[in-house]
Amino acid sequence: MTGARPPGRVEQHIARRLERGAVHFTLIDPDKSPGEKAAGIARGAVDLGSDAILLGGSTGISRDGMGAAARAIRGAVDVPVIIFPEGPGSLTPDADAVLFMSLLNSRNLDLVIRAHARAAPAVRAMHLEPIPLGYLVIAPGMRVGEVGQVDPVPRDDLEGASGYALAAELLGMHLVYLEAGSGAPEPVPAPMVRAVRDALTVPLIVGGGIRSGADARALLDAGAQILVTGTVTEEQGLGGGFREILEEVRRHRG
Ligand code: 1GP
Repeated sequence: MTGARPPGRVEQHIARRLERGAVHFTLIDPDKSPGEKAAGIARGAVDLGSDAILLGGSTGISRDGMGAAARAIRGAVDVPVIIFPEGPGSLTPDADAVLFMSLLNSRNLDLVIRAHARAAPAVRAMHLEPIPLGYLVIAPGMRVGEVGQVDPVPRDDLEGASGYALAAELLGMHLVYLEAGSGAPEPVPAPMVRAVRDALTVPLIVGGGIRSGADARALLDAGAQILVTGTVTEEQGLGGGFREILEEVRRHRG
């Protein structure tokens, strides 16, 4: 069979970074940190070793806000700016790529595939690199669990999580993302990360509730390859927990 899409430039960047070990994405919400403020966070994060900037977060982010933040960040750092979409309205041609993600355990078919059908022509027209990704919400799920009308995977259901993750890989998705929900009191449990990692050959992203070096260490030791953090920077800036997390990420590099 021919026609499989080769990885784009952003995926190649991620693959190169994964070759040296743990990878970190900094999530910035352009509503809370617009334009130059977003650029300042991105600069500090990249200086500490973060590998890409995810733009997204709250509901109702305007295309203009996304565009302004993406342009400011791209002017400030030389890592990719990737849209973490909350819907087709958050697409902007000023970013490098978009997580083209299916919310695997949503009861709402819009979030599994229908919104994608509506957004796909815009992704193509904007020349945004789509990164096909399976997104799985683990309890408690927080706001994305509610807005996403999710049946969250229970924290002790290792088999359930592994099944979803492997199904995503077999469907051709290039990455799998385990999400405890932004601001979750605890990250995804390490035993679940271990079980999912063992089931997959594609890279595993873990996010939600990572606030300290100890959190990061437990997840990386369990096999997470890419960590995403957002809240820790919003609450504490680039010091404290964020610095510790990046130290841990750098320790897990060759
Ligand atoms: C949310 O996984 C990300 O989608 C990041 O979560 O805000 O808890 O770091 P936090």
